[in-house]
Amino acid sequence: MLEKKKGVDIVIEISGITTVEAAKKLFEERLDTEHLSRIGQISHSEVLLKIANAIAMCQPDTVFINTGSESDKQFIRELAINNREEERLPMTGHTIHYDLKDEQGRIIDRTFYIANEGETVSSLANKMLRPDALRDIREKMTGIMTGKTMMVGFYIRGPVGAPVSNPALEITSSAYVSHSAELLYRNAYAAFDREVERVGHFYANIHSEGPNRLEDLPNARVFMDRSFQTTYSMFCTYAGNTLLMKKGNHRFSVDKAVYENRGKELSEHMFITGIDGPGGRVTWMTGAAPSGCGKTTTAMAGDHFVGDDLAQMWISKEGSLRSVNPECGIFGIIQDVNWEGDPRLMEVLRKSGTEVIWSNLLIDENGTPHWTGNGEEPPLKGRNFQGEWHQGMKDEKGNRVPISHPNARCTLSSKALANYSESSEDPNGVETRVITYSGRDSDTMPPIRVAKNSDHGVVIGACIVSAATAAEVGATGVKRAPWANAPFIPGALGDYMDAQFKFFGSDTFAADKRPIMAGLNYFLTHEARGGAEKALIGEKRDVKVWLAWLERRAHGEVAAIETPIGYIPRYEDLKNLFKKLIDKDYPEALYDKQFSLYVDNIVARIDLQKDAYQKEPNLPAKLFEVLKEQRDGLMALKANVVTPAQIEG
Ligand code: SPV
Ligand code: MN
Repeated sequence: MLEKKKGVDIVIEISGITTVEAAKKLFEERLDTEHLSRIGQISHSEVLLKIANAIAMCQPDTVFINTGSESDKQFIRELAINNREEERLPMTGHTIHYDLKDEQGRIIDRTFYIANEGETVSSLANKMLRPDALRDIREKMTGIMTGKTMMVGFYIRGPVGAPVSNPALEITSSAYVSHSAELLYRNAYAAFDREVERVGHFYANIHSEGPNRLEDLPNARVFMDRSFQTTYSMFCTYAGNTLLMKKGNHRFSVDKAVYENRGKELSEHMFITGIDGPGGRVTWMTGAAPSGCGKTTTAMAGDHFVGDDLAQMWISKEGSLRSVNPECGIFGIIQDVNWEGDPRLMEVLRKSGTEVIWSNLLIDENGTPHWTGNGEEPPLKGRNFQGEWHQGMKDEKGNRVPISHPNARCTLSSKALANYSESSEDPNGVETRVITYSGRDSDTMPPIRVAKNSDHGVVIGACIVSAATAAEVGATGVKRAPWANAPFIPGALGDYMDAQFKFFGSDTFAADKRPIMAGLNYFLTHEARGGAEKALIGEKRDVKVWLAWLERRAHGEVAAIETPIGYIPRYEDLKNLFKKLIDKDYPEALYDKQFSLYVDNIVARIDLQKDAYQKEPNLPAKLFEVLKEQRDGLMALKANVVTPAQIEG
């Protein structure tokens, strides 16, 4: 169990401001007239206390209360340039930001949940007991903003008025973090008090980059206080470690779904996108995939873009599944984004006028950004995530330095996208009919399979895998990535899994509104299907066809072949969709390659999952029942490779 408001609220313990009067007194001492009047618009006492204590702890020279107005946004943009956190590029609205070269991804080793005595924390994560975290934060954050401006932003994660939206404060001395927050989240300064009253809580995030030096990185920390829904981040700049409204607060929302609203709400690492179906209908889908497995590409392949990273879901009174995006922008991986696979994104990135913060890629002498896999001619030299770069350059270990960091990103508002959907702002969310789960699976699962029922669907999510990194090669070369959400599940995995079964199995769904749940896999290789090459069998543009088939299936308009691991498409239906949607010939031999069941591989995969999950305490028995049912069904096929035609009989 998770107990909220248990123990001391660390920032309050450090600064000792416990009354609204004392908070107001501090504001009068520290804020100029303009900003004093701005904070005067906020009346919620806990919000005021959090801000006052953060000021007292961090001791900034100046406090900037960000109302989200155009002139405030401009102030933040300019501060980022003046602080040298960003540099302007020739393309209007574009800037480049570099994180310190050893901090261009999430620093998992220095990330901790603050826990109370006896609290269970995910077996994948680090925890620190409250008194130790208090000591560490006091030591590292006291006075950390001396000489700096503290920006205080008031946001809402989700549309104002949505039942699952969560108000959040972002308090930072980094203008880059604040600038990113303005692009990625809805500024809700005017509605903040009301929204905090409505939902009964708010998240808070306190960050400072400090002196922003390589030598401070060992001291960098990311803390998440689950009891007080407050994050602390210091001596780092990468947005995944500092803009904790993103994954820090996502974790609090996972807690909320699992421990407060079990069976009624979910907080997922999923895109949200709408597909145009026959007769002018739009069918909404959400899908999970681990970082770097095509989540943004899939979201962009939809006709109506809502989000590419996070989804908050609930079941409406009418019995439909609703989804909203807590964000309103993209912090997308840029590697392999190119004209062929991501034309809509390229359109925005290569055209002047859109506000874009690039990070950790190469800028050539003309000020043009370049990255690995962009399909364009690479420059001979420039400046990149490690400093000056030239073609053929090697690092200390003798490895070639790529143009861009594999986690280099672009930050932009969703509104800039040609397929941006106005439904993104609907407080009722979008009615979601399809849920997908995918990962980098080079040799086992077919491109699509639809779960027989919600329990099987939950198990598809539980069994996501992604290719192992060089350092993590296991027996089968894959890494398990439950729901692609495991890094963000603060509590026990068994509790989260139980919440999944309860939500998708809920009897509050109307019979005709229950979503279909599907496994998606874009990463099958020729090698795994009898060919010689490691190249992928599919192309990025095929995504449109897979999504369209799921769209038809959700409305019961295409039949399917029942297999032990779910329903797979029939050849004729796919052939027609390939022709109609992307004008591509789809030979039956290719279909057989993609959709034949490679029974030995699948059984090995099931066993891998079973063995790993057996080590996890208190898992719902349903997981093992579903895996056994699938395994028995596969064994009954009595062959290693079974074509769809053979299964149909
Ligand atoms: C991811 O890695 O899944 C991201 C970026 O979306 S981060 O903010 O680092 O989580
Ligand atoms: Mn993500």
